Amino acid sequence: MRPKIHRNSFITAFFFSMNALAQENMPADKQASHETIKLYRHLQSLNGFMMGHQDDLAYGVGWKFIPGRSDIKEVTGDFPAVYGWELGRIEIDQPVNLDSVPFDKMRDFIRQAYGRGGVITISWHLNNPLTGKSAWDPSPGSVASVLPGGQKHDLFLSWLDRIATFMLSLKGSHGESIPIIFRPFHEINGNWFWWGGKNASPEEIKQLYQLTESYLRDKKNVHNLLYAYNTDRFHSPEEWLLRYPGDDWVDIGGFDIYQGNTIAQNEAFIAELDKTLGLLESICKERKKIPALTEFGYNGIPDTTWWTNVLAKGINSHRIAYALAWRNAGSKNAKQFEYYVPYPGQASALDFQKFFALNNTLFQKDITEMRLYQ
Ligand code: BMA
Repeated sequence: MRPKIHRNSFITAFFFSMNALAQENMPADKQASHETIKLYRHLQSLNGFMMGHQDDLAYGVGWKFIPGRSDIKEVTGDFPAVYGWELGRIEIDQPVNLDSVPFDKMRDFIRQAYGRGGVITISWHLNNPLTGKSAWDPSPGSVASVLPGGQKHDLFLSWLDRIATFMLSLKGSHGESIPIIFRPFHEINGNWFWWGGKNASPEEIKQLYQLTESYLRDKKNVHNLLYAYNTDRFHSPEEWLLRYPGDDWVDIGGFDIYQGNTIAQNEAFIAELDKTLGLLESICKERKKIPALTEFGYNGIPDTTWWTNVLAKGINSHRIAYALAWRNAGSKNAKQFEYYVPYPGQASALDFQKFFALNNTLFQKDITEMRLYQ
């Protein structure tokens, strides 16, 4: 009898602890949908990092809204693994975002990418609720105005209602909600957005983050979001954590970093990227968060070997889930242009093919095989 009792209790204890483990390894939203939990767990154990690109399917250098096109695909033969989108101006009920992408088209692009197993992340350059000006209006008192008791609190909640409506409208082919990595109030240590840096106290910014998340999750029943908290470049764990809303509110931790416009800065950029990723990795390890390079770029990529000789060198000794290159807006006028991944014939295109072929870079086909939502 005894061995049998032992075995039974061992089996019970085993399943109990497996269950406890599964319960523990949950995103900030304890009621997250099945697919969202699966994505969250896969992001913790990727072998390599996923390459991402903002607005990849909507436009590129010299084209706009042409079905099937993607600058990344035209250079490598494959789509990125992560697709970034932007909700700025949805809050004021506009049909088109601040970068001229209609929200209806965005929803279709998101469905397409999710349909082939891609990962979606969404940022939100929301207007300043106090002044009605853009996200870049740092008028004092803006954050306080949306907190409970503030004169713009109700207005802000109505903006969150529109975010909820959009997030809940994202459905896969079986009617399931599409998981989204939501990255509100990004570059939170910078002084350029109304929610960031010195424009509010760290306590106010934390409250803003928590208010947003609890409203979407608990009041609006949005359960398809993983939450990304990120700063701009930073220099110490204390700086990154100063406005951190707490472990219960965050799934992914990251920072944004751009190289200035001279190749002479390559070595300094590699060193800074490497060092900052090291800081991020140790913060995230301690707090059981998923590290990611939430935005990066070198505008115009004039260096023919930037991808393998600079970016990869900065990332290679680190474990991050993904790296998101910013948007290929193209030429605004003869002197002003904005693009962060190559198009065919661009100076760094051949090197990007080498970057694509590296063992640790993951693009769409690599992650389709991984079935991140199952
Ligand atoms: C910035 C630039 C802008 C854009 C904004 C929101 O970094 O790319 O052109 O409007 O992001 O996407």
